[in-house]
Amino acid sequence: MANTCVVGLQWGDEAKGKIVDLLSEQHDFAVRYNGGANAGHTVVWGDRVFKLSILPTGVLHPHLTAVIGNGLVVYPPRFLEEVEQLTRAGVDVSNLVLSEHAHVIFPYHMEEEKLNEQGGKAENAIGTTGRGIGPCYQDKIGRRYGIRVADLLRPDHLRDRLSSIIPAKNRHLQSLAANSGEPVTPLELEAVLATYLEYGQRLKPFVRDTNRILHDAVASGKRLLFEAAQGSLLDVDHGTFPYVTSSSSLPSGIWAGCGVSTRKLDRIIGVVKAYTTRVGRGPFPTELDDGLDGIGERIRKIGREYGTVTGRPRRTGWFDAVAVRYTAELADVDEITLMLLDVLSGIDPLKICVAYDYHGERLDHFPSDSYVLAQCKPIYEPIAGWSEDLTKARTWADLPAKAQAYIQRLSAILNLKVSMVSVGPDRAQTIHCQ
Ligand code: 2SA
Ligand code: MG
Repeated sequence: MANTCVVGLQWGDEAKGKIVDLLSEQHDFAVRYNGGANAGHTVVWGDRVFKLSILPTGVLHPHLTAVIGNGLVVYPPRFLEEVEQLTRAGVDVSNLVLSEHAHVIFPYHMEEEKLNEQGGKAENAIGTTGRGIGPCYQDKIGRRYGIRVADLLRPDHLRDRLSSIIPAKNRHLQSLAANSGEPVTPLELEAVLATYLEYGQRLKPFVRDTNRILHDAVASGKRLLFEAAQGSLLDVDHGTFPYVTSSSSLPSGIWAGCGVSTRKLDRIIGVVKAYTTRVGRGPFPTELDDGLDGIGERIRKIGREYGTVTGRPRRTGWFDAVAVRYTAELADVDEITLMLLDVLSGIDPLKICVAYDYHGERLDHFPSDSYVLAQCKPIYEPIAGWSEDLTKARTWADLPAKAQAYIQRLSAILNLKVSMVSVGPDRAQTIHCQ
């Protein structure tokens, strides 16, 4: 199999990083096409743990060219920090390239998000990661204020652009601040300009025409691995709008987000957890909001369900097959990998959501409209749980019969093959299914 996409089919944090890491041997390029430093990808190699936000997970493998595509929004200090962290850890980053057309996050983006969200307390808060993602994409789509990486390498041009942008942003922030009653310090053109010109110089060694690089790679038969960030239910078009991120996290984002045609994909792997989590606001029908002694809290503790970027506790719940059927179809996946199965040990019975009850009407299809979804009640199919610890299982035969039955049932409901099962964060804790 040549070109592969690894995509999350829930609300993010499906442990895509582990699958990408496992597949790295079979590829030559690792490509990110959406999002920014709102992503949190964790890779565990024995006692070494790497947490990446903006860089592709594949950057850990020197044989891969790691690409940050034009579809990303990049906060330069965060990019440089991650590069430095890896360099300190002895990871060679000379294989990393950054698209000249990726958009740049400025302090006013983060300030705007802060004022809008008020720590997630604003009435219309989305529960964002606070990384300036939404406001930066807004400027890209609006076209008036967006600044791309290449602009940081052109001092006169950048001065020109910022001369009109900074006063406009200051006025905008003042008006938001007046509404929220919070003070804001106006940004100064010269200071922002100097800082970002310096970032430009530090980014320069990585900046490339990544479209060209990827087209040449495809033409010469190189194998590309696309790493989606966030999950399909957070996709700006097909997710649970407005409780979504501002990019296309589905594989459909690849074409726009790095210039490679999705016709070039050979394999699309949908990654799911054995249960569901969500961080941030928005409807979540199978949520287990059952208190500190409840199953929801147990899953959170055992699964270490806290945001990689923000440390926020993730909301937890049963596996929602209605939602995954929807995203699996949109993502056009060939197979799924089932992650964090070990976390469910000791919970009996387990439940799988197979349909929704919407005011007495049975829905078998996922209503991505948040207003409708918020009024859906899950219809569950109970299934026997198991008590054995799974973390030492390495083959299908090592799994207890009830764990095998759970996997088989999910596979049947979704009508998809489960190609891998993960029973722990380490590479070795992976079962390849026939
Ligand atoms: P944003 O910041 O504008 O993208 O937030 C919009 C919504 O998207 C959600 N979102 C995420 N959900 C799960 N995981 C994400 N990455 C981090 C992680 C999150 C963290 O890996 O744990 O550390 O909190 C991620 N990024 C964005 C977000 O919660 C909003 O619902
Ligand atoms: Mg994550």
